[in-house]
Amino acid sequence: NAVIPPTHPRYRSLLEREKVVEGAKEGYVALQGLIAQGRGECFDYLIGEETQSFAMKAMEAAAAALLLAKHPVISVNGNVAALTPREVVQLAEAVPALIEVNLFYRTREREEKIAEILRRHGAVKVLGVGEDASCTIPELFSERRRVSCEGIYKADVVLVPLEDGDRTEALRRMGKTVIAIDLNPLSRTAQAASITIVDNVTRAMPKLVEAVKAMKALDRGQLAQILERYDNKKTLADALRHILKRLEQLANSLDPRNA
Ligand code: PTJ
Repeated sequence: NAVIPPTHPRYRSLLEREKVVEGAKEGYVALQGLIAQGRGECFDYLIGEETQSFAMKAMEAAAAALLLAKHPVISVNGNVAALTPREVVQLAEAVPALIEVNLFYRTREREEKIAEILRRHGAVKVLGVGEDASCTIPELFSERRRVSCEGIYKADVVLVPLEDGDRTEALRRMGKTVIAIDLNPLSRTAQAASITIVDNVTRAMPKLVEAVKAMKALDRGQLAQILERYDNKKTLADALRHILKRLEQLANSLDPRNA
């Protein structure tokens, strides 16, 4: 176990990396999840490791969609269980929404370990474990096609932090509203989701919990208006422009020819 001093300039990022590594050692984070985390870190550098306004806007729309939903479900994989188990449970309580374990690299052992982590953080009911995942998402060939009939299969709104593109597209084809949290605005998930929060799950999840709590005071008409005005293509364009502008500024500040 690496000891990271809190004074380290990259303390937060290193701590998160350790959590994912620990999860892999304990056998519930997929090895591919380590690669995913590294890819996320790279995009977090590019956006500036802070929640940006395009993510806040997407979060507001996401909170509205969750509060308006008839049957909202939060999908949890290995990385999410390692990084934000407490916030998953808090969000499920605040909405309220169901929690379902749904893995790309599915094994019974990982499902059970993840469900146990969520229960340890206060989850009363966790769907998607073992025989509970007996419904199938059409046209999907990964193990992620197996879902709970009471959960994702029936859901009208699904929150999928760190998702793969194929399933996002398949869920959209089933007519569901898909909310993704993905640091990469170019990923197929980010492009295919109804609402994409381009931010680190560790920053986005607590903010989403707060947004849901604050927006509970709004009536359905106001929530519907927020959702209607939201445009995901604009969010993705804003995220890319933010990276472009930031890199331009950084390059200019480094360039001796500008001195
Ligand atoms: O636990 P499993 O079996 O369901 O597997 C989970 C992973 C993440 C391994 C699986 O879904 C996968 O392979 O995902 P991808 O296709 O690598 O996509 C992960 C996406 O999440 C990438 O676009 C990353 O940029 C992004 N990402 C990684 N870490 C974070 C992140 N986005 C937000 N916050 C992060 N901490």
